Amino acid sequence: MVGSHSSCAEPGERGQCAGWPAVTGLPATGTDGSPHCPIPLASAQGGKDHPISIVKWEQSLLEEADHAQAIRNGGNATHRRDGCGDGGSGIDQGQVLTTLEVSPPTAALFTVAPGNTAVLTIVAKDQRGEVMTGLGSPRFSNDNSAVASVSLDGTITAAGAGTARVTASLTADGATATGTTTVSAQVAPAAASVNAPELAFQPQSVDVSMGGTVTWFIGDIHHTVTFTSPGSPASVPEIRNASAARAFPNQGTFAYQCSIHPGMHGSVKVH
Ligand SMILES: [Cu+2]
Repeated sequence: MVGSHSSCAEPGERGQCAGWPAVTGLPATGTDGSPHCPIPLASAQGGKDHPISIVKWEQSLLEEADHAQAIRNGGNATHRRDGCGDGGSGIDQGQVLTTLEVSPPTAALFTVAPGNTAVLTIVAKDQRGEVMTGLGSPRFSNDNSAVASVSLDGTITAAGAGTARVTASLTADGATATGTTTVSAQVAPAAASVNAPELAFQPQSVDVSMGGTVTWFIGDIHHTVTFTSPGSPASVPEIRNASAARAFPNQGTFAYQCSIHPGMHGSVKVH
């Protein structure tokens, strides 16, 4: 299971925590008398680098809370804090869930792929600003389902033009923290322009709706618009002080470059 130390039983499972003494004060729920593993561990995969992985612990949350309570009621907090491995996650004594940081704080999306989704990262912090892990899964709510939906794992998908606020909420040991992100979703325009006054395409990336047109305006320096993605329209040959337009009938991301100037490149996203 993700987030579980190899020498440690699953949270809520009975089994030995290899290398660690049995924890006193835990409810003896097993007929075999073996102790609970007290610690849901954050592994390299489930640690601070990937705080959304706290979702993985959703099903063990209640049992985990029972463990924590048992430890506070007379267990060995040091054992619990150090854990039976290298993770050390869970709520230490005195830690109170205080803030929930949701990033990105704003998401500018298109109503159609590509670019119509964003994945939220949720970081829980205590009253001292220290990151807390292993707290279970945040709940997500959304005030405008016509604009966006949000999945259990925090993936936002835009559905229509407008603005929505997505709120993440997490409760641990009776303390609830929330955080929000503002989603703005737009319909891609039917036309876009790219300038090349010198040795760069500006903007480097443009967005058009499916069937839309992009026009390149080339200045005093010779350039090409040479597409490198499958399904692209015909490339624009070397031109100077001229413009060229291409229609994009297919959805997708189409990269291009100037065949004369290495490093001069851009892309068209067709939604
Ligand atoms: Cu060029």
